[in-house]
Amino acid sequence: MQFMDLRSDTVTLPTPAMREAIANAELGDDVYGEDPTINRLEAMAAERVGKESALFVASGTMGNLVSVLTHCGRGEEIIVGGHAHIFLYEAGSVSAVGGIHSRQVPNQPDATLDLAQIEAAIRPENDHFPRTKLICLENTHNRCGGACLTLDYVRQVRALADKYNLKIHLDGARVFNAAVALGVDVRQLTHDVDSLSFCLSKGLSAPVGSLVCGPADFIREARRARKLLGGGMREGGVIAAAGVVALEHMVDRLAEDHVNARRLAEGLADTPGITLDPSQVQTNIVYFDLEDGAPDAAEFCGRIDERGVKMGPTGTHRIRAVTHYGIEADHIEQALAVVAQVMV
Ligand code: TLP
Repeated sequence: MQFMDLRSDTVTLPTPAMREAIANAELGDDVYGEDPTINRLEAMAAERVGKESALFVASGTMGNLVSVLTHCGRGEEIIVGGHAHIFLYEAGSVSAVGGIHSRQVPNQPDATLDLAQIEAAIRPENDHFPRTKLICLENTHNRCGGACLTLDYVRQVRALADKYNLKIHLDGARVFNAAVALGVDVRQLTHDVDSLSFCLSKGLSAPVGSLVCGPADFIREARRARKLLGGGMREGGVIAAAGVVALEHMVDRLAEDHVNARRLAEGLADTPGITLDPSQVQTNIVYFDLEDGAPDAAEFCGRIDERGVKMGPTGTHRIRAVTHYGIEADHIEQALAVVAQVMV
């Protein structure tokens, strides 16, 4: 039995090729714009997602905050999903740091925000109201089970944003998972947004880092916001080197994580006491519910942990499992056997 950690794809360790690239990285001071490895990573990232420019930041949280701070000023408002990572999991940073107001629109189970509800949330000009500036989307959507927003949907949000002169930011922490799952070039998913952030340290397995991508003038301002947050990383090429390897070699293999997640979901759905619809699993994230009479989520996670399998409770009866680099098909069968033991 091998120990396996399915709590998140953030637990991925760097590959041997990443460790080698880290050891040999060419370095310079990035606050002077002189780290060749960061410059290379930023150029690769921008090209990869079809934007003019990119900025290396410490984390997905910093990428989203830098982006929102660059789009909005104090007292302005973002429209964001009620299940969005920006709203739920980033320590309220857009308001705590930026003085930016957030307006939640419910996420539909497929991760979309209903267009009519977005439109109804846009503020008319009036001294009483904050000014709406930005619509935030998330693809894939973490709390909506790794669901992918489609090209067509993002295009419709673009049309709405243009009608009201608003910008769109995409939390694309896992946007490469979406591109692989939908079988499209990632540029098609990013074409209609003004800015996006994506993470190197999740399914792409790099140890640290995210990229903010967008137009050149936006990224120039975003550099300032990154500095304000203390995110100028000097010889950060030591970590960016792993990001270069991630973009070159770790994108296509995400398909394996999706196959493993689907198999895990099917096995869990066949386990008495567990509720889950495997057809909803599109990428590498699996949520499931424990039925009445089964252990609660904390107890379930404790019991499987004692047997070498980690998953994360996300509610009293709800659990998340995430597949990633280092988790193979046979791990999934072992995890299912452990789940079956604790559910008897
Ligand atoms: N999500 C983490 C936790 O914070 C929940 C995880 O384990 O999935 N956007 C999305 C959609 C994310 O899922 C995450 C991380 C982030 C942004 C933030 O990235 P980091 O952790 O690098 O700040």
